[in-house]
Amino acid sequence: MPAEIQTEIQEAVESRRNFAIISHPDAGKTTLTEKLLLYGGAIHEAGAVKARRAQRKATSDWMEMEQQRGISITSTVLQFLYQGFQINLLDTPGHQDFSEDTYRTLAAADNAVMLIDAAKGLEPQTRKLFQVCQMRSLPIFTFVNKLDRPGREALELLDEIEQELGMQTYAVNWPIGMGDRFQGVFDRVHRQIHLFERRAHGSKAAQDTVIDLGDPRIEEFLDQELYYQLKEELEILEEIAADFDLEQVHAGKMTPVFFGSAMTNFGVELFLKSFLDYALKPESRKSSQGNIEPTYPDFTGFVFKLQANMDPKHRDRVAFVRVCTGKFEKDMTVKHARTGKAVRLYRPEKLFAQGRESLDVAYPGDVIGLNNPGVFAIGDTIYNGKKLEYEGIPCFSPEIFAYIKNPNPSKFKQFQKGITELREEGAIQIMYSADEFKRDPILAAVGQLQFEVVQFRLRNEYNVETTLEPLSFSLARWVAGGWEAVEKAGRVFNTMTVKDNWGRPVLLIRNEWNLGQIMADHPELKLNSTAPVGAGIQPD
Ligand SMILES: Nc1nc2c(ncn2[C@@H]2O[C@H](COP(=O)(O)OP(=O)(O)OP(=O)(O)O)[C@@H](O)[C@H]2O)c(=O)[nH]1
Ligand SMILES: [Mg+2]
Repeated sequence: MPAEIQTEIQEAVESRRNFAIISHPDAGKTTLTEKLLLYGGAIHEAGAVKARRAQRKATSDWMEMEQQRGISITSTVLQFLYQGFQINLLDTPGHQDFSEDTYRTLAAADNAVMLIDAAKGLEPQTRKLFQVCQMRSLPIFTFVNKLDRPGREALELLDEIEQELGMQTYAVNWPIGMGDRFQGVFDRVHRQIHLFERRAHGSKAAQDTVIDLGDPRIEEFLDQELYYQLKEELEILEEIAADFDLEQVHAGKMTPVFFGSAMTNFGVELFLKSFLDYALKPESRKSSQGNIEPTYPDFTGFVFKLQANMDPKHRDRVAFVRVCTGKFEKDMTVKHARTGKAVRLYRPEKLFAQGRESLDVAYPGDVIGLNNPGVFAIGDTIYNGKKLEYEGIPCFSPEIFAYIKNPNPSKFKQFQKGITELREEGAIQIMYSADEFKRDPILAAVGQLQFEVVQFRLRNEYNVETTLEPLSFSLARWVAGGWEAVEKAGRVFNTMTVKDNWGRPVLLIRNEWNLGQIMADHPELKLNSTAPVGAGIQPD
């Protein structure tokens, strides 16, 4: 490879940062995302998550149902430039019914930003997602949000993170008051106070007033009691808190903590700047050929998400690809690892929530959108040069099941198309009975909201009304050894045998008690609670 291209890739890697925002629902991920875009200059006026009519809506909640309900349903990719850095931001849904989507998105991230609502502290979904980040050894940055409202003591919140998540904390800034008395934050690195302006309006960038710690005007600006409290707390921090250690941060063992209020923009830019100082740049990844560095000369990447109908006018299907190595160029032809076929990547797009522009080149760390004419599946690797495959993305074990029916025969085609596309997208798992006479698709979901999304989208995007017929199963188990093993076992009572997305046998089982019975009656059956990956190498 020519030396210039090698240098070009190297430089691109140095200036790229990629992160996913995670948390329990409602901590403010989409709001923070919106404000980061505002500071990044990518938008000029921030929208609100739950906008009233005629008001601007949040950029990353573009789906109709998201806007109606004010929650995120699907993760969104946004790219923007800030101070010479090319940032790829991934906003994820917090609701546990959509955690599979969040999980897939984390596979494409190099860093995670964990949001905590100052009044609530750690919440169940945040804990779960934290564990996924740890499994992937992602560095975790903590943003304690909603300081404009009464919340818990900052020291107590740090203690909770340390005790419960087993991670050291390093407070990069420190809050001065909270709720009605919130006055700003102290930047411990630059030893400056950033003053909060209550009148600041959330849709425009906030004015940042900064004073040095030694400035005699402090008394004038800050409530005296809060000033003394700050001094006292800073002393405590110096005494008990660990020193900042970037290596520990990169290993996911120490989390830099920031305080702020996304809704009022406060602390957002401060956070963004420090994040860029400390975040991990694109790293090496596990593959069938061992660890592959981002500076590996050939282009490689993997599909982590599919989305149909992002542009309702064009009824398109987009594959989200994380570029891992080399240089991506428009119209290049690559190999598709699962099928061995050559695929031409025309019309690649730079992603910005629903909006997209065409793109000519991309580098490691970038997430790009490719037109997907049904070729790609989640977990697929595409590559140039020597064959390699990245780790696949396992799907979750579904817990609720229902037949979905289309009562209107004239809508047969739309129904089939909708089901196929939503299945490929992984919006839900679709299974079919092994009994050829039962043709209705079975929806298999982690949570009830996924059913609602599927029905809503079939109505909205494919113009089909559907009905559901719930099935009384609560467990899915993949049978090791495939159809042969199923046949050998003969009839298994109280179960239903179905085919998954990849045509593999799955047993639907009523409950844990039944599962115990089955295992006792059929010791030869090996049942797995997660499916082997359909594309990519099996992760450990
Ligand atoms: N007071 C206050 N409210 C906030 C702040 N940040 C966000 N909110 C509000 O909290 C609610 C939830 O915000 P979102 O940004 O949708 O939260 P989310 O984490 O994206 O939620 P999901 O995507 O559904 O998991 C909205 O009503 C926001 O206006 C803040 O700093 N202060
Ligand atoms: Mg959201």
